[in-house]
Amino acid sequence: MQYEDLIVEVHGKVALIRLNRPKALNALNDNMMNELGEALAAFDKDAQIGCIVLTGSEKAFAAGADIVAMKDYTYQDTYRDNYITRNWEHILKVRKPVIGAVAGYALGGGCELAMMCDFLIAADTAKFGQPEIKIGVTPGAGATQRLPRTIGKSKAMDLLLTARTIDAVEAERIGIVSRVVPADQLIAQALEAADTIAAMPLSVAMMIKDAVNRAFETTLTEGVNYERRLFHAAFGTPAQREGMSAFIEKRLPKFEGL
Ligand code: CO8
Repeated sequence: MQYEDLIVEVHGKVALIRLNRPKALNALNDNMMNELGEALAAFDKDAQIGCIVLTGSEKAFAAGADIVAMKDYTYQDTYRDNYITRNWEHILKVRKPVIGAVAGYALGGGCELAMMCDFLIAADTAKFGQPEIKIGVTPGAGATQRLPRTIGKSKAMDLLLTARTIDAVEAERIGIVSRVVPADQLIAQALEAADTIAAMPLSVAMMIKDAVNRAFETTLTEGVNYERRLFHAAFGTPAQREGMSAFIEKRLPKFEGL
């Protein structure tokens, strides 16, 4: 599939989606977000794919929503026609694991899009921040909600109100990022992590993703009950038969197609 603002590759069972508007540091515009939604949905449906990696360029994951496109929007445009916001959350509908691989700037909507991935691997060049206040708007794709849940209220308020940019080391220390790797190894390491996941039984990976996301939407007791239901359901999958048999027979499990 060809896209105007994305480059899409398949590496074995892993799909790699690159945001690609280099002249604008991957500023996220309507077309790119439409294309991203289409690409994600297509890979989510594709039985050959077990994990998706979303990345940008060496210089920018994405420097935010496209300020040039937004500058003249009115309240009417944004509210009535749902401009900007209408195609941003397709990524949350993806049931397969999505790894964000971030190098360079992940600012504003770029940081918010990264935080919608299941986990983030950052190059040591990555920079995260929510500078919206400096251009006279609030965040609009979840930063005021996801940041406090991820890094706590004090850190979230600091980043959102001062608009300061943090580096990859600080982002890892406060839990935005799962791992930091040298910039020249970012894609290789993200693909390696994705390969590892894609070699697991997909149905179980999807259950785990579902259960972890439930943690943000419900009480601890309800969340643990939900996990218990999925744990019981796992005993109805061929993956459980194969995984446990392989362990007892001292061989590697064959999870292909499971
Ligand atoms: N939008 C449009 N164009 C951009 C953006 C952007 N966000 N960021 C960079 N560009 C363009 C620049 O205009 C420039 O274009 P040109 O060469 O034609 O002048 C080109 O990219 C290169 O940028 P710079 O020359 O500025 O590069 P520097 O290396 O000097 O600086 C920075 C890099 C620090 C990243 C700087 O470009 C910058 O501050 N960018 C804006 C960052 C920002 O404010 N982001 C937040 C935007 S608002 C937002 O994201 C709200 C999201 C709401 C989502 C709601 C959906 C549900």
